[in-house]
Amino acid sequence: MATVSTSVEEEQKALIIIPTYNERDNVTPLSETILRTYPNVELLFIDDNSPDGTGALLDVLAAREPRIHVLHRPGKLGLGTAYVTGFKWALARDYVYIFEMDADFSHDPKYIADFLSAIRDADLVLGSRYTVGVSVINWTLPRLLISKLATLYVRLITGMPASDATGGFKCFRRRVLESLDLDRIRSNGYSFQIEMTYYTWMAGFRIREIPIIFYERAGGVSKMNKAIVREAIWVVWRLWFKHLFRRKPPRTPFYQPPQPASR
Ligand SMILES: Nc1nc2c(ncn2[C@@H]2O[C@H](COP(=O)(O)OP(=O)(O)O)[C@@H](O)[C@H]2O)c(=O)[nH]1
Ligand SMILES: [Mg+2]
Repeated sequence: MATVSTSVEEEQKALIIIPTYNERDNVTPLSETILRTYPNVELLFIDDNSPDGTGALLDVLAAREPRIHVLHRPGKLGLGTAYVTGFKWALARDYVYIFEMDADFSHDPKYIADFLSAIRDADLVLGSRYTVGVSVINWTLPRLLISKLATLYVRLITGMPASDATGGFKCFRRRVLESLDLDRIRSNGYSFQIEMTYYTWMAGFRIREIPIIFYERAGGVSKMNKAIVREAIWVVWRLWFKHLFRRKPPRTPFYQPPQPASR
C-alpha cells in the first residue's frame, strides 16, 4: 500500500448525527459542504416527519450519495431521543468518532477539522461559545443571558468545569457512548447536552473544549422555549442528587488556552 504516511487515527471513520425538523433549505448545502471537505466523514440525519418535506428530500440525497444515511421517525419526538437513536445506530456500526451537529448552519462545518484534531487526545470535544468572551452572532440579550446563566448554574451545582455546558456541537469517541447507559438519558432540550457531558465527566473521561463562533439560524424557527429552560433547571438538581456522595473528578477547566510557543 502506498499510504504508509497516514496514521491509523486519520483513517478512523467519523459519523455526524444531524437531527432535522423543517430544515428543507439547509440539508442540501450542508451535506454538500461537509462531504466535499471531509472524505472520512459520513452523515446520519434523523428526521421527525418534518411537515416541510425535509425527510423526502433526505431520501433523495441518500439515494445519490452512500455517505448520507437517514432515519425517519413518525413525529416530533425531540432532540434528545433523536440523538440517542443516532448513537445506537452508530454503535451498531464501526464509527470511531460520533458528532452531534445542528442542521441550521449555526454550527459552521469548518470547525469539524478542529474537532477531529482535538479528539486525538480527548474522549469528548465540546464546541464552546464562551472560551474567550462571547462568540455568538445574532442572539437577543435574553437568549444570551439564559445560555450564560445555564452554564454558571451547572458549574455551581454540579462542579462541572465547562465554559459552555449547553452547546450542541460536540464529538464523542466511541468508547464514551459504549460506556454510558443511553436509555437512562431522559431529557430532550438544553439539559440533554448537560446530561451527556456530565455523565462523561463523572465517568472520568477526558473532555476538551475548542472555541467556535455560533451563528443564529438565518431562516426557520428555533426550538427554544420556556419548557426547555424549566427542564434544564430540574435536571441539574437531579444530577446533583444522584451523585451527592460520589467523588467528583478534578475541576480542571475543559478549555485550556493554547500555550504561547516558547522560543
Ligand atoms: N429530529 C428532530 N430534530 C429536531 C427537533 N427539534 C429540533 N430539531 C433539530 O435540532 C437542531 C437544533 O434545533 P434548533 O431549533 O435550531 O434549536 P436552537 O438552535 O437551540 O434554537 C436543528 O437541526 C433542528 O432541525 C426534534 O424534535 N426532532
Ligand atoms: Mg439552531
